[in-house]
Amino acid sequence: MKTIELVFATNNQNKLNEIRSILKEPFQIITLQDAGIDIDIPEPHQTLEANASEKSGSIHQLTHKNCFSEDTGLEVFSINGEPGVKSARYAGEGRNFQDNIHLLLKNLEGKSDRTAQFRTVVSLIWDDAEFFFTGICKGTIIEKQKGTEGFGYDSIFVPEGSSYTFAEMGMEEKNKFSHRKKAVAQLIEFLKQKVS
Ligand code: ITT
Repeated sequence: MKTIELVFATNNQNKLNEIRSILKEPFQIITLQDAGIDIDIPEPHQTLEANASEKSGSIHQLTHKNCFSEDTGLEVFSINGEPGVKSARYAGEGRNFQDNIHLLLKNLEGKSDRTAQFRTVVSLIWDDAEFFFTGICKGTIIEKQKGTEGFGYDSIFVPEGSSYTFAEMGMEEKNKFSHRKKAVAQLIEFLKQKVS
């Protein structure tokens, strides 16, 4: 099958590493750096869908190439789905991850329901049309951080079906459960049909 080139509209190196471990041949990922783009893409909206769309749309305008982005949120049910769309900046604009985790653990003190989900929404722009794919991973927020792998909220999230946090898993193991993997698996199926 011929190579399928896609620009991945992200400034998050951890996401890029995970996506590279999922999207293998015949896909070829072009990073913003490869494309010579150095902008902080705005995420001004109230939904993951709208933010994902903003990211892929703004990069498509600049590159005119097929491209995709994703927006991910950690949704904790007992606190009305927070941090949700605010996941990157939960504790403020500084995007400091320890602060985000501490605030979340504080907000969950005394709550008996600690169930949560990661939700990833991918926006793909293919031949100038937009398509969405969603991946969900359900799990639980534990009380103390465990593990040093991964990024973001990985050290406090135990996915259903495991007794380890994402931060105690290698990337391949995380991919067996992950929201991102599930969303991107749908994108892969979709594109394989388009190009076959
Ligand atoms: P973009 O450039 O792709 O927008 P971002 O870091 O701003 O990168 P998001 O708004 O989608 O990305 O992500 C919200 C935050 O949620 C992100 O900064 C992570 O720290 C956290 N997050 C996303 N995916 C995660 C995962 O798989 N495990 C743990 N935390 C995750």
